[in-house]
Amino acid sequence: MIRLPQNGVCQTKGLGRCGAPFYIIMLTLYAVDHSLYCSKTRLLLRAKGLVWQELVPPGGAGSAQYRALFPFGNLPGLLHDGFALSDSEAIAEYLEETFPTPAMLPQGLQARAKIRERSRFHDTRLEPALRGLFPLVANPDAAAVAQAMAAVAMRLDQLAVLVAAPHPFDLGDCGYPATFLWIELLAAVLDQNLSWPPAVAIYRSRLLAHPPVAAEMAAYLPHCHHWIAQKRGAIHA
Ligand SMILES: N[C@@H](CCC(=O)N[C@@H](CS)C(=O)NCC(=O)O)C(=O)O
Repeated sequence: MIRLPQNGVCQTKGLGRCGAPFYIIMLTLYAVDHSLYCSKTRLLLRAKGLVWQELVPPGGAGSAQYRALFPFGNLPGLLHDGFALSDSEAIAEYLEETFPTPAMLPQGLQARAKIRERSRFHDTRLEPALRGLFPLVANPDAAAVAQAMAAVAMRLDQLAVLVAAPHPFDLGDCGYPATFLWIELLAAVLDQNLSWPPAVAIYRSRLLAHPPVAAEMAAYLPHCHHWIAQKRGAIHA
């Protein structure tokens, strides 16, 4: 699958023999459709207006073939002109430095540090709490569901402090849209009444108003539904 630029910016562009524009695709994203961290990286590529091709890992994420490129076998994996990099945070920082426009980190040292703090809060606090809910979709044990939902709610309360003040879309935002979507979908599937802290609800609406976020969420939602239906036995893989 090849994604063309949203805003006309691409890495390399030229004119073919008939004057038609052509793009040289230098970025390959190894991803699977339902992966939350792949959505995070895809959102950054969209926000930067980059062109990329997207491939599923050859033989699956853990395969020897994929591990020859990405030794840990994890997703997403980025290939840029033969340079292979995994981990969504490492990829984000690399893309920011390689393609600095539009800038997704501000100038000030402390302002940048706060954005990284928000980004890592997603990867090391909120998402791991959400991760506790995924296995419960197929086996919804009531006590385990309540405990996992309480862990998510506790992290959302903490996040409210980090997102209380409005800010322009930045590097630290990219993980949140997909995670919020999963929290909403899994709370519904598991019959949980989750009350979102007001600051987080406002933050989420601000994110969704940003066109790259809206585009990524529209493309991502059907894959989430498909994953849930599979786990619930409604679809046989
Ligand atoms: N902290 C990592 C987490 C990535 C992650 O958990 N990826 C999952 C897919 S969403 C994965 O690769 N799972 C298979 C594995 O770890 O072997 C990142 O930011 O990239």
